[in-house]
Amino acid sequence: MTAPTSQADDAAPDAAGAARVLVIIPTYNESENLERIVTRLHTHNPDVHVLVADDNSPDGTGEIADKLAAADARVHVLHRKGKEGLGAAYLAGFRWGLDQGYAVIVEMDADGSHRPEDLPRLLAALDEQNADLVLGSRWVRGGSVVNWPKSREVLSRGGNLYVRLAIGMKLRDATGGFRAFRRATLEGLGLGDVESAGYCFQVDMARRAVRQGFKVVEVPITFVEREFGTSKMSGSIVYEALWRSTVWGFQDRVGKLTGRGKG
Ligand SMILES: Nc1nc2c(ncn2[C@@H]2O[C@H](COP(=O)(O)OP(=O)(O)O)[C@@H](O)[C@H]2O)c(=O)[nH]1
Ligand SMILES: [Mg+2]
Repeated sequence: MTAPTSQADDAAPDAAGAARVLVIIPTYNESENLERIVTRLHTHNPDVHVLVADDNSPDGTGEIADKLAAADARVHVLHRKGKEGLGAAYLAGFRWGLDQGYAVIVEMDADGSHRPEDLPRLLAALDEQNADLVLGSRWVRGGSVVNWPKSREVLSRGGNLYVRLAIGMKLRDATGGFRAFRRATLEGLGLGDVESAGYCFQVDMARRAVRQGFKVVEVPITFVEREFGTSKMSGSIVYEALWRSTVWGFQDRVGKLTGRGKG
């Protein structure tokens, strides 16, 4: 994993202040979406802070983030030097959020697919179900997808089925990216040796949490396909997810056979 090369430009000590919850929004070319999603997030969750983790988007998303941060003390920006993938952006964001003292750190996409209106239910599940990690889940009862092309639905369902079979994890939606972590959970995951760069980062985090014995709870969400901008999903992202899941599956099985697996 590469170290973050940039600092949050307003990284005063304890940006958290009285705020408990930090929502990290990773961005790459989300200029049409960023202001919309931050406004909507704060309409429904006025007390949360936001960290935009931008990979030096050529479309000016980083400047929009700076403008939002200048106007609202709840908004912070992490400028990264270039496109290094979702996983790397989140790892840098997690580190920043932990350093600043937030109690809960949330992952959420910039494109409106993760509805800020659903966040209170995710946060409530942390307390009510005594969870260490809450996953917004499209594939549990009550979850759904709206306007997703059939090809993406097949990829997501197929990917999750493969993850269940290869890794033996019981989760229905291990690839989703709308999640709430307690800080103790993030501290216990061993983030220092995470290598997943693309979307399989999400599987990696879920697998680590389950293996460490953390309580992982799935809460149904409605996932709405973006209206603006384009998806960053690519063949190489799918390929990385496939090969890493396969390797993890083998490692876990060999670990079990030799008694070295954690379960
Ligand atoms: N910082 C950063 N954000 C990314 C990267 N790839 C994707 N994202 C963000 O991750 C979120 C999900 O990406 P998206 O393209 O919507 O994926 P999809 O929903 O699976 O089609 C969005 O907020 C993207 O801007 C990346 O390499 N770096
Ligand atoms: Mg999306």
